[in-house]
Amino acid sequence: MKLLYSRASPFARKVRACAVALGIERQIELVEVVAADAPAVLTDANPLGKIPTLITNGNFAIFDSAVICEYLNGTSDVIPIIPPGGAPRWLSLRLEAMGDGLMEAAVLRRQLMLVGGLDAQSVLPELQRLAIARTLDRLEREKLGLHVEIGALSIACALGYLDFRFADENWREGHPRLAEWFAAISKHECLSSTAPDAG
Ligand SMILES: N[C@@H](CCC(=O)N[C@@H](CS)C(=O)NCC(=O)O)C(=O)O
Repeated sequence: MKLLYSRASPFARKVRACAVALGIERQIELVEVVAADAPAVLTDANPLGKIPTLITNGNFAIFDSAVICEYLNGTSDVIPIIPPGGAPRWLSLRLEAMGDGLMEAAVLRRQLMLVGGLDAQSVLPELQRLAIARTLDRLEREKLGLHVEIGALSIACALGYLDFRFADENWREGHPRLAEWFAAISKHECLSSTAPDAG
């Protein structure tokens, strides 16, 4: 399998962390691409031109990150990272959606702030900032576990992205429980080995 990715993408990190947690990272060749350049290898596989995109051994392209994680989960024999059913499944998938939403808001906010001529205080980046703030407040009250499952991985990758791109805003302030949880979950190898600044 090939994973089209970038080291900075939190969505791609979520997929890489899942692969490590599932013990299948060696079956995946990492192919670094710059999505903004829209290389043919990416757009031929995924017309949306987004990373991560997985190309299976049967040359079938899979996206987006949630679908890739579901696919990888089904290819491994170890303990699943997506609960198969019942309340644990919906709790896990809801957390994943919160983590993915945090990433989407943070990635969009950064893009808007980088675009020349767009006032960083204008409505759209401010809406993303507020969505991030509300979600952090909600996660502070959420009961988060320390075992590796898709919800925890998504939240951890989103918080790692905030550290990576918005370090000066210190999301930990006002969120001590979440900060403590993040420090503990980040010790899992699947997260430590995939951090944006990991060697
Ligand atoms: N919903 C997608 C989001 C992926 C995404 O937005 N990736 C960004 C990089 S972090 C990207 O490829 N941006 C390039 C673009 O939008 O053209 C997923 O979960 O995979």
